[in-house]
Amino acid sequence: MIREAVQHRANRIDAYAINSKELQILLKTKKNDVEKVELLIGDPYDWKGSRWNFTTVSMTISGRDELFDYWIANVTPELRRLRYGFNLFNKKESVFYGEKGFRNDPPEDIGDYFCFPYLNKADIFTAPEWVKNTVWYQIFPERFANGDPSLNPESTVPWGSEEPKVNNFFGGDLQGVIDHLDYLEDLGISGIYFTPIFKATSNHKYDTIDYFEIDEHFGDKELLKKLIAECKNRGIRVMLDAVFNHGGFYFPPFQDVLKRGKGSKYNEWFHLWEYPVETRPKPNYDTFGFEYKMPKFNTENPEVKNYLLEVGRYWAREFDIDAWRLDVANEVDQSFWREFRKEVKAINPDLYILGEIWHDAIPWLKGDQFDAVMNYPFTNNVLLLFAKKEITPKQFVENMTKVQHMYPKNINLVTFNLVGSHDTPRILTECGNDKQSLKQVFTLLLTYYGTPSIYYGDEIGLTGEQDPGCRKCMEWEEHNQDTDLRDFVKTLISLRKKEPLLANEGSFIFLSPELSDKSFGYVHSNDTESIIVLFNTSDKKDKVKLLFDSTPSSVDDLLTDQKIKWKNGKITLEPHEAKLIKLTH
Ligand code: ARE
Repeated sequence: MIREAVQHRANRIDAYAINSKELQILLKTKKNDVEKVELLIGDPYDWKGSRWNFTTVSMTISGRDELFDYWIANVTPELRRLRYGFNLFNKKESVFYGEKGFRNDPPEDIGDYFCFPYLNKADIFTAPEWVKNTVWYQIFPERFANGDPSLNPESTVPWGSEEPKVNNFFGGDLQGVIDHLDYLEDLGISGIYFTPIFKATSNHKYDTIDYFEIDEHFGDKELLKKLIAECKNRGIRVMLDAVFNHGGFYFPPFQDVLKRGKGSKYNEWFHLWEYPVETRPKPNYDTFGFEYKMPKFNTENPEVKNYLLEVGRYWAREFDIDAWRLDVANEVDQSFWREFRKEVKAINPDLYILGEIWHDAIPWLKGDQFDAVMNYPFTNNVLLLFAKKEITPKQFVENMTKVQHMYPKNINLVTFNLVGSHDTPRILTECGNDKQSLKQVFTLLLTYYGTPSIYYGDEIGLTGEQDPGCRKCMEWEEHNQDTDLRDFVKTLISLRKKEPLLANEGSFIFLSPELSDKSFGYVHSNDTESIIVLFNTSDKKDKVKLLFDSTPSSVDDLLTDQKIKWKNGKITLEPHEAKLIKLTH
């Protein structure tokens, strides 16, 4: 047994509460090295003489990636406290593994066992339930629709008349969104994520000038109230974009620093290195990236913290928004985010806090900061398989299994899955304009655990390279839209709404990575039903065999809405076909 590969820490990631009674315990071992794992559990105080009283629970494999097997078990300790350890078995040996390492047999000393001291409700990671049933639509307001030309910036060019550039304007605004809510409602989305809408000079508005004003070219507060009310009438949630890592160059306190230097009362609002404060040849202060026009906030400064916390409270309190997306969230200090969560959740306990973090975000997901992060690891693996075709279906399953086990299950159920955003090339462009691959990508996005997000225009086949190319004007002429693709996406959204198993109900597991060299799949299941989602990513027909203990009482192809015959688990997949098969047990 490869003991070096046996990994577990009682650190709220490998052992965590999934509700007020139940703990999930996770153990990693080298792939195919361990055949059986028993979890030894008992109450930390339940002694008979010198012997600690424990029972055993079998652990099951929740997935395997390139290197590891992931073992899980759910336990409900009667008094919500637990000491536990692992008995590992393979053909050659059995060994106990606990907090002090390996032993030949389960030790007498309770100090050798891991400890989950007490399941306090306040420590349970809780994200808003409604997120699990939300399908998001991301809107870059300057490029969605021009509903009020009287608001156009001076340099506005006609809609879609030229390629998007770093600094051109087409006049998109909030009225344009209101005018197209029927389109969004018909598509079936139930949440809109707006990139920034506050007063700023750029077309992307990440260079904020005034956090308490709507940009004049987008509309005003009354119009936002109307938009939010119209969305609520349609059951559509609204998420705004909070840019708290940095301000814009023309943010008045920064202009004051440039003007007054040492005499400014705002010097502690930023990370200034020396005086005079200069932008050329390079800024002598901290910025976002190398952008001298985006001075980084000193969020440890009480004045800055109070100012930005009020921004967070204000739009939640006065406009009843449903969610905040937090820009460059990983570069703001975590003490600020802990206070942010307390403040905004005090106003709306159901407000969804979504951090923009592209890497492993577990430090922000322990329940005291964010509810979720944008799941770019999901995006990257989708691109590697369906667009770049650099990995096999087996490697895809292994990579996605690794991502799945980076976070506890209750975090996964609200993770923000996306296949494109305003910061990435368009998914159709990444897929080489191959609509079949794109349809498989949308099938994955809309049948996977978590909360899916569609970037505006991807559903009608917009293309575009890296920013600014991915920010083309939305195409409203139906003859220029791929309506077949749009209707396919609409069907998938409708299925996700109709089938709770597709929207985070029940259990999720990948079919074995060994299923096929052309196809992969996963299964959502509960006691009475299973939905199997299969993808043949090759140019050739593929036959796979699904292993199910019993013959289902009925089998439905959810995409064709036809009943199909269960041929002892044998399924044929056409080239580049995705199948959704519902088994009723
Ligand atoms: C654009 C161009 C730049 C150019 C600049 C000139 O992209 O190449 O130098 O214009 O003005 C906003 C605008 C961008 C603009 C940028 C800077 O939307 O159009 O740049 O401001 O002016 C990393 C960060 C992540 C960040 C991305 C952009 O981790 O937080 O970089 N995303 C947010 C927003 C952006 C926004 C900003 C931040 C700034 O979503 O839209 O940009 O407020 C890897 C790394 C990631 C990295 C990612 C993308 O995957 O892991 O960390 O994200 O690549 O580069």
